[in-house]
Amino acid sequence: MMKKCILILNGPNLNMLGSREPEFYGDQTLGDIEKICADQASKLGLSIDFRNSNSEGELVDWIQQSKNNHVAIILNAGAYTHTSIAILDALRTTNLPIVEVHLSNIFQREEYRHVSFVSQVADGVICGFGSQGYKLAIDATAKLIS
Ligand code: CA2
Repeated sequence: MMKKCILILNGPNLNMLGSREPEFYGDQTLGDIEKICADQASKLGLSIDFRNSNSEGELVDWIQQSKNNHVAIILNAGAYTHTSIAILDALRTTNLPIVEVHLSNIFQREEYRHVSFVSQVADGVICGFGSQGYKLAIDATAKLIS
């Protein structure tokens, strides 16, 4: 039987992880985080489809397509979290569970990062735990789909 697959989406600039700003985002690369997610999902009998895009439209396309192929969405929309009504609208089109993740604690940072459009439709939000937050998000997602 095919394992249930979680779509894990990463927004703009997250491809730069590990190269700059370790005080906010840690020193792991996005590839390292993908491995953390794959290992944790596998422990729970799940699989992952891990993607990254700097393009808002591509993220919207992937969210629209998710309801046919995935059982849940884990989303770190990067800076689009704070600006994108397009991503919010796309998330509203899916009935899948949604877990929002941020590496940094966005509430300890600039005021413009305190607002999240994604949170309006997320089942829950994990922020401030660095790459560990993705592992926590997989655990939370497994609970949501069980
Ligand atoms: O804390 C998070 O995960 C964020 O979603 C990261 C976004 C930021 O705009 C959000 O407010 C919070 C930024 C990701 C940028 O990542 C970089 C990593 C290394 C070097 C430069 C940027």
